[in-house]
Amino acid sequence: MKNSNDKKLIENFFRKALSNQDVKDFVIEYSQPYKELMSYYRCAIMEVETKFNVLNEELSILYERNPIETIKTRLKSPESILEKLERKGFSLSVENIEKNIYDIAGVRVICSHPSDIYNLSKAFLAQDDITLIKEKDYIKSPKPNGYRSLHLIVETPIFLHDKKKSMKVEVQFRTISMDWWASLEHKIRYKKDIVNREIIDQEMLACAEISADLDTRMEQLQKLAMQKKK
Ligand code: 0O2
Repeated sequence: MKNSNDKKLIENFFRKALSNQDVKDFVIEYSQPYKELMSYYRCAIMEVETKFNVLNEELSILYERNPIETIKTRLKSPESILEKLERKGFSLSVENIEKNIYDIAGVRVICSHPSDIYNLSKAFLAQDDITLIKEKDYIKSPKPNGYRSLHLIVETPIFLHDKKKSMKVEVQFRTISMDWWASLEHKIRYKKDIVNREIIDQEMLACAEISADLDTRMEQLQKLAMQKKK
């Protein structure tokens, strides 16, 4: 943690540097490729989100209900990109970001039931412009803390005015209860130096198991409700 004197020195250094035109030009020139890359990721998010909206529309007729509750999207923050590059031992460059970080573009698909997750992911991966790069099934094999979700890293094309470009997108599939647990877990454990860690970890795991059990029971109720009258 820097003290206020250090912060003032750093601030003054940057202010002075940025008042120089050569430095300004340098910053503008080097930030342009980053801006372009982030814009391509935003386009990839739009492509993937549309694919799920289309699937939801079609399957809502077939299933007589919407398999998708909500779709959330996010572009990884610059701080988070920097932290991940450092953690993985890569220096800061636009090339390294594109080549080595797979979750800059994130699409989270919140489904009603676990089976919806597998049906949707299968239909999505069957599309001929989607290439699967990596799959982590934390539903079949939950993380030790109880986290459940199906993660896919895929490549999708984006169509620009003069070229087609392949972009990586991370798609996370969760049920409502998986998402509810993960959101609260993220908030509760946000502070790294929390007290009572052991009891919190135990309770968190217990809640994840109750939540998985509720998913199974709700899915059974859905099946019962769909049975046709004799
Ligand atoms: P944010 O804010 O969502 O970006 P890898 O990319 O394979 O080298 P990584 O990134 O650990 O390794 O991949 P993994 O395990 O697939 O997890 C990535 C994302 O899944 C996280 O993103 C979270 O969104 C979510 N996630 C994974 N484990 C947990 C967990 O235990 N609890 C919660 N709440 N979420 C989890 P980021 O980058 O951490 O954050």
